[in-house]
Amino acid sequence: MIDYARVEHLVRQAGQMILDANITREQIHTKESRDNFVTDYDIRIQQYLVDNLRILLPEAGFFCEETMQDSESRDIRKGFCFYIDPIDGTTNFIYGYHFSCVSVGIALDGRMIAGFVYNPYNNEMYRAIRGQGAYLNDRRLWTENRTLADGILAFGAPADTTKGETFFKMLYQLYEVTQTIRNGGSAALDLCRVASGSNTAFIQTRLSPYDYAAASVIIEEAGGVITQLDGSPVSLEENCLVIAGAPVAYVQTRNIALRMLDKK
Ligand code: 2AM
Ligand code: CA
Repeated sequence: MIDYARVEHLVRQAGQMILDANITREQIHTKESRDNFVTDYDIRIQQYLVDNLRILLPEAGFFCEETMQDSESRDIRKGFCFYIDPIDGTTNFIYGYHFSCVSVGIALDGRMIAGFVYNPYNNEMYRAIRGQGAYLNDRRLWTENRTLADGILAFGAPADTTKGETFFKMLYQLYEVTQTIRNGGSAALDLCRVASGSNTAFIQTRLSPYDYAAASVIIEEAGGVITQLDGSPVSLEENCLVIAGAPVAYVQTRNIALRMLDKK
């Protein structure tokens, strides 16, 4: 039995580290693309989570955003695995947008069983344990089954600018049929806002498992849907395109994405 209260406490502590951060230029480093940053805080917070979660569940594997010094090559499809994004929305963090979160998901034998996504700036803790419902702080979440015309569609822009034209042509089609669009800059929080109903749907063409693992179980426990473009479950092993939504809005979004992106 996992001590979920302890996991939640650690995620809150990690969130406090985001609030306490005092970021300087020297602490910001770019990764492979112009919009992909890592700061010393990402690394520090991830290390804090790994060290403490390892004490809690020594047999668990880890799938983390930042490279781990002592990373192990373990089959993540077997046993417990933590999916950790220490700061999702790093660009927001750097520019003071106050829309970033700590995301920790737990999988067992290749299936997500729990997720915690915490935005420390407004003290919003999204959490779900498989079979026990999804919550935003103390409020039980249930995704109202709205259409795209009845709400906000959130998206994440491709990091690779060469993919931008195709993506934004697709987005234009979505924009025409939805009330309005938003790019939050934190996939995990935009996905949790699908669970809470603030977003009716979400799409991003290339995300990594640590971006969406925790949020995926929160969405499903709230009655929403999250898949890849072909309708299969989101991958817990490699990058994939992610579509999520209230059931009807999800189908509408996927149909437009299939029409505009699937060149097969
Ligand atoms: P990050 O802030 O942890 O880097 C922004 O559109 C969203 O996409 C954020 O959740 C961001 O996570 C994620 N993101 C940005 N670049 C990415 C990349 N190259 N691979 C996977 N996810 C990325
Ligand atoms: Ca991320």
